[in-house]
Amino acid sequence: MSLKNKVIEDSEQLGKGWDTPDINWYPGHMLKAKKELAKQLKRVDVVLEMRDARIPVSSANHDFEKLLQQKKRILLFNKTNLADEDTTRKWKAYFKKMDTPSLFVDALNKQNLQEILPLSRKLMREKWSNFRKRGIRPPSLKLLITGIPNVGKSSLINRLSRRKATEIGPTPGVTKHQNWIKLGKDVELLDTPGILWPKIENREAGLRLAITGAIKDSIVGTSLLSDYLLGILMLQSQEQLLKHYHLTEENLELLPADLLEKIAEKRGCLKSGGAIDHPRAESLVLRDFRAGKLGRLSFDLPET
Ligand SMILES: Nc1nc2c(ncn2[C@@H]2O[C@H](COP(=O)(O)OP(=O)(O)OP(=O)(O)O)[C@@H](O)[C@H]2O)c(=O)[nH]1
Ligand SMILES: [Mg+2]
Repeated sequence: MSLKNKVIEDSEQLGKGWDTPDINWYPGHMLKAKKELAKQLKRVDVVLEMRDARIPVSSANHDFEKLLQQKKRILLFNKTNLADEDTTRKWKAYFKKMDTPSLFVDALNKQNLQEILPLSRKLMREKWSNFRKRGIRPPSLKLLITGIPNVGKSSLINRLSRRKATEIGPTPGVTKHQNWIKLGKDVELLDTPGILWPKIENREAGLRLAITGAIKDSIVGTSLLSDYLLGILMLQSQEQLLKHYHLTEENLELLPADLLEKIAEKRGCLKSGGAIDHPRAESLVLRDFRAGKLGRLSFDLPET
């Protein structure tokens, strides 16, 4: 087994057996959003289901499977520039084998965004050709974007419409209501609030969703999140971690909680008396990771 695979296997074990609390975040607005989504579905041609490229499986909302079964659907894996390139290549091959059309995109850097509309139109080709045969002019293309919170749905819409058509923000739960946005003269896209599912059974998936920003930090707590994250970074992103915080290789032998204290000292996350300010240091590590400063990392790995 190669070292890389060994490391990945070790990190796969990380969340197992952890004494994690139940990770559930299903506020009232999500239930409402799910009902509203169901109502709109019959009006839309294609559903763009956005997931996070770092967790292509953990970010899938199985609660929607039944709802979306009959719809034409494109899987958009966003934030590809934050995911490990080698793992993404494997995921691309995996999803290519499946029936569902998929694209790995990056809304911030506009990667692959130009392929979304042609692919959506391609899915409608047969239906629209039947319309034309009957002398009916095809209506405008109606798309709906759905997915977990904070994954970049509204950012994508702003990129496609080339304006600030809808609110975006770094925390989950920014979009609270549905919002139709016109993209040119014959395409409309419905922005929807991010939705999770009532009970996140898989704790590992829950941690991954929280680390990547889909669940509010306060639900899991920054202490557990930074502990889990540092544990993975110490195995999989050593170089970037050491470089970013000016650490030494010996520091990698510390426990994640002790490494956090080292980082806190280096970065001056201290209380007025000089004691470590743990919450500040934990938030710093999470923020740096989410901004891509600690290297590209994928949490979900395809079976090989
Ligand atoms: N690195 C990176 N960040 C992104 C990308 N797309 C969006 N973001 C960032 O992710 C955060 C969330 O973006 P939004 O567009 O508000 O996400 P959303 O899915 O609409 O979130 P909700 O409305 O809360 O469901 C923002 O800080 C964006 O700048 C991407 O492709 N790469
Ligand atoms: Mg939004």
